[in-house]
Amino acid sequence: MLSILVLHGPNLNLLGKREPGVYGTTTLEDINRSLELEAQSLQVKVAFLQSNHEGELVDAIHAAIGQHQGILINPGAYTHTSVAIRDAIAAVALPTVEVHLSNVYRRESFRHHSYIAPVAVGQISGFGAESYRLGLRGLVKHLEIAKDAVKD
Ligand code: CA2
Repeated sequence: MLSILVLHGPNLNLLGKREPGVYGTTTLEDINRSLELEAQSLQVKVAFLQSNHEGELVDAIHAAIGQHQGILINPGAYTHTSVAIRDAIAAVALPTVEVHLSNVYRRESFRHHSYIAPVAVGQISGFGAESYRLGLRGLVKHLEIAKDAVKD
């Protein structure tokens, strides 16, 4: 069975607890629960990690080799700063989908650039918690198509 590593970057542990006007009232636990349900219906496994530390996210990406077939990541603010996370994703060469709760292109210009997007299969931004579910579906579809292409 395909296994997907779900990574949540810095401050996302505060979801639903702080700034509900910007990020809504849904908690990270709610998001993980909804991904768990979506994963069941897609017949894949999901594993979750939230970290406020760049190096810990890099370590988790490295450790995904041989354990997971794809990565779903909301890199949080590291989206706009982290060459290290981008290099880790490129190095492990696991298909990765980048997701954002907010539409980063409607926000400050410093959020318009992503270091992760060029090494991702795709990016979903602006649908709140639904961005994660859409991202998981897109990633699993991508992996299934890639698997079928190997068989042909
Ligand atoms: O829209 C997204 O998902 C972001 O990745 C969220 C990041 C932000 O830096 C990115 O530009 C876009 C920030 C996550 C902060 O989460 C909080 C949640 C509740 C209260 C405060 C922060």
